[in-house]
Amino acid sequence: MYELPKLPYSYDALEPHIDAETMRIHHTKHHQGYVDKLNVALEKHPELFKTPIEDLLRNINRAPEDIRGQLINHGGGHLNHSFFWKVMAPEKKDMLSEFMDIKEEFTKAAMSVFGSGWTWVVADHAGKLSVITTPNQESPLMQNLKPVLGLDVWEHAYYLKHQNRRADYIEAWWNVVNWSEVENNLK
Ligand code: MN3
Repeated sequence: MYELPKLPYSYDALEPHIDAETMRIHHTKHHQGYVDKLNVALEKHPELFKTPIEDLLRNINRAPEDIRGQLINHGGGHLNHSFFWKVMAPEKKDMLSEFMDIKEEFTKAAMSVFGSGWTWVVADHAGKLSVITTPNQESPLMQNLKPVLGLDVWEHAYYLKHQNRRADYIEAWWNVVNWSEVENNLK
């Protein structure tokens, strides 16, 4: 069974950039919801609990059809959020030099997501970096791309503090990017 991972910091650790109430609801309600619904889906095919969710998403076309949509939504939701918590940190760190150019493109892409989704910096098999967006909870792994940095641009990630002002949320979020974790992801 999948479980909600602990946050690597307290709910108020990212204040004032990301507020404690948003973090608490995002983690204990939204992420927990994905975990619970992923478990419910997998109970229909319990043998799949043995396969890491990463592998199920990489080979999503081979997953049982009756739970494929749930694996994409709830498996992706669980994986994306687990990744998201780790690419943020309370301690301000210097941006990696290769991200100076990417920042503007990433911000534009995050602003362009229509409805709910994510913006990513991903690496392909050759290690080439690019910026992509995915709708809803789709994981870059479904395109055989490895996430290096990711931003949740669902309204639940910012509406309490910023209401409709997504640009303010994105700008605030750059202050809490965990560049040492991003560097690990690059390697
Ligand atoms: Mn979210």
